[in-house]
Amino acid sequence: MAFSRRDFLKYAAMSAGGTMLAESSFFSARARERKEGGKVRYVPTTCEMCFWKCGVIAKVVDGKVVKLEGNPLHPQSRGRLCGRGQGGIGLLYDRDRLKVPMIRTGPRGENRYRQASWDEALDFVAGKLKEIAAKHGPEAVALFAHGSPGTYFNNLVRAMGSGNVAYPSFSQCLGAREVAWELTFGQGPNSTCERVDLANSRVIVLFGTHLGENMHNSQTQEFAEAVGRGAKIICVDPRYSTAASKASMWLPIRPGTDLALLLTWINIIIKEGWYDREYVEKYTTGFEELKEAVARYTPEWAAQETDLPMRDIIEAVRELGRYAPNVILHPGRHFAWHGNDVQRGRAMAIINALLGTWGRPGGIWLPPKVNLPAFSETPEHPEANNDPVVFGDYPFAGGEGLTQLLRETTITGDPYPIKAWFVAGTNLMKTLPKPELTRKAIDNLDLLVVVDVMPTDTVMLADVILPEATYLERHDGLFTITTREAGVAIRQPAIEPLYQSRPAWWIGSELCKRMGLGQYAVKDSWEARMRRQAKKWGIDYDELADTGYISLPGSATPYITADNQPVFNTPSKKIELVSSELEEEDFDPVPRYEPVEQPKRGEYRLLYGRSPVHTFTRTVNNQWLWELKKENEVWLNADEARRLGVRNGEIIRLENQDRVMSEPVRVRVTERIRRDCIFMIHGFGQDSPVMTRAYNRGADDQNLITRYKVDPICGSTGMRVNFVKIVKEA
Ligand SMILES: Nc1nc2c(c(=O)[nH]1)N[C@H]1C(S)=C(S)[C@@H](COP(=O)(O)OP(=O)(O)OC[C@H]3O[C@@H](n4cnc5c(=O)[nH]c(N)nc54)[C@H](O)[C@@H]3O)O[C@H]1N2
Ligand SMILES: Nc1nc2c(c(=O)[nH]1)N[C@H]1C(S)=C(S)[C@@H](COP(=O)(O)OP(=O)(O)OC[C@H]3O[C@@H](n4cnc5c(=O)[nH]c(N)nc54)[C@H](O)[C@@H]3O)O[C@H]1N2
Ligand code: SF4
Ligand SMILES: [Mo]
Repeated sequence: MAFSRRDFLKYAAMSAGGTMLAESSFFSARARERKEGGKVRYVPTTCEMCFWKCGVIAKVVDGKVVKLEGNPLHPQSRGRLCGRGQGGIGLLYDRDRLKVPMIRTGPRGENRYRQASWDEALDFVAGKLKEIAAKHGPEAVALFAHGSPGTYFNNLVRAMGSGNVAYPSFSQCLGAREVAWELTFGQGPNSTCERVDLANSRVIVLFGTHLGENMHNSQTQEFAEAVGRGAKIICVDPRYSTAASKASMWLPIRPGTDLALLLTWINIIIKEGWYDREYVEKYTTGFEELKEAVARYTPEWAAQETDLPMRDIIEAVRELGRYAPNVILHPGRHFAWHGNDVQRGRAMAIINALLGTWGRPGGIWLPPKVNLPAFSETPEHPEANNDPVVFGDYPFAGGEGLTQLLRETTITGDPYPIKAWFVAGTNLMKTLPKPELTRKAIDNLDLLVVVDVMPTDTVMLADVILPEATYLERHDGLFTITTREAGVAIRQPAIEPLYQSRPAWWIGSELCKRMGLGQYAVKDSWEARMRRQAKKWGIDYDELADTGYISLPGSATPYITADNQPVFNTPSKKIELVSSELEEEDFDPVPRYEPVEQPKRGEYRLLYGRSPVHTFTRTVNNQWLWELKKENEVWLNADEARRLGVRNGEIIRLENQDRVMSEPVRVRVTERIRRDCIFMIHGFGQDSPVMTRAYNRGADDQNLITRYKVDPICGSTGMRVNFVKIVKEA
């Protein structure tokens, strides 16, 4: 998709256009219903079209959801929704939705299923789980999850005595970033919503992070505002992204060499004195050692390594220095790039530290103070029966677990067999690198249960398919929201579940009961539980149900002041420019540059990213969003296209280093990408024929990601290490 300035404005407008609910920032569903004569219902709830958790207001007429709008009270939406958020109706009424529980009748992958009642399906699953746990131990039951449905199956699997739970949001997404910032600042930059004060930044530096295509609502709004008021944008990306088109400086870096640029910037910041002396003195440790370690990274060297003009390398960092501390080097989000990702994250964190951005306007705001008492109605989970395999030998693998290790153990049976998978809210066949291994692991299972809303590729391999109600049909939460302030949000149904779909809390709870784990089941209903939780938190549930969001007064403490000092939870209680924890584990305590493999002539590095109107594979069949973008294309540099004799719009295939071929896909010839890489949007190329709109549209990048490089520090899987050739269709 082409991104001119007009397009960007169109997308920015799309997130704003006609969706402003009220001029004022007040909202009450009841008041609005009364005002409109009582024929229309308004239900404030929480979006799940991606993980930004925006506040949504569903307009319901005659029992049908007719419109979704952004909640003006909710800081994540600020009265607006992105295109995907508005498109939630397309999911609710998708003709291809999962409607009834199903049990597989034919060989795996042949799409033959029969309908089952909930009782039958749940009894079947519980019976199988008991059998597997009795034979192999409870740790043979594992969970892969993403988003809110995982909560309820995490409870079930842990109650059984298994610790084998993994989320792709760590090893395929932001794990390396979180670890890098924890090592440096003792805390990540937040996972639901990065604590970046874009609204007040004078210079914003983006490494990859393609804001505007990466469409996280409030963050994109703030970015658009920053562009509007003339903040300087420096965009480091081998591709002229939407963000790059707004930038005062585009640095088309050679992919994989970001650390060379970052270390050189650290050197320049120190040598030319751009760092915040007082801040560094007061809050950091290791400055002298850092200074010495980066002295060898010169601009001349970096220019060679990164393929960027030396002048630009120097000018960009001086720009940062000039406006520091009211600047931000954005921490990024999808971080699993080349397998050396924690160290790239460390260098980014160090630059923020030197410039003193943590706790400063326009930098990283300090987390709000949340004082909500813990709430639980079930006993603590037992110790895992056997050590979980999801942390491997990676000293900094996060608590979310490493998906690829669960898969590996399922294939090898080492150190013990894994025989049942629950999959909830993740499309593993498209989400994990090296999909042939995912398939191989699945073929080793005695039971695959998938809880989903659409018949995706992974769903169509399941033994039992359990149809979840969409986010517009269920209770979930309460959610604690931490932006500049803290608040509480709610998910509640706009309408009753359609067909025989059921909320995940109910499915998980029914399985607990059938497994003899009734003490872990929900006592009555999730809504009743939410009411009890609100009471314990001192929040008026009815008010929350009416407004969708209640802020916690006095929680916001965004900037450092004399009596608001930052807390760094590192071993030294300071910002660690030199990481003592890495040193202890024999990793480089200061990031050190090591080149990554580059493509040979005639090969291109495979890069991937987001479309502003889709979320991975979860929206590609959505009528509303499908109409905006039906397939992806391969971005190919114009000079390369000429050299190869490939025309714009021509259908080609990609063949990777392991001779795996892509589906046929259209080429987009463009000046807006370097010659040594190609780019495509992730999420297309569905193999499931029952996703009738998305089936066979565009190409699947995952299919070509037949190798990945694991970060030795945290175990995340760098996926931008594959090279492809263009193959012309006969
Ligand atoms: N519309 C939409 N928005 C989303 C999502 C979605 O599915 N749809 N998903 C959300 C999620 S979960 C995540 S994690 C984020 C991900 O979004 P980001 O964190 O912004 O993702 P990146 O992987 O950094 O961004 C891809 C960009 O990196 C560039 N790039 C590739 N290789 C390199 C390199 O070696 N160096 C540099 N400097 N740049 C490189 C690509 O050209 C591309 O522009 O998006 C979130 N927002
Ligand atoms: N090649 C490649 N791989 C990637 C990425 C990439 O850019 N390229 N991005 C990585 C990143 S950053 C991330 S975060 C992950 C994302 O990985 P996933 O979260 O697995 O992404 P999706 O493909 O959107 O799959 C979501 C699944 O949840 C289902 N779903 C949607 N809503 C609900 C619901 O309410 N209940 C239930 N039970 N199911 C629901 C959808 O139908 C779909 O099957 O992928 C990672 N993997
Ligand atoms: S950013 Fe868009 S899709 Fe994501 S939660 Fe917000 S409105 Fe929904
Ligand atoms: Mo992600």
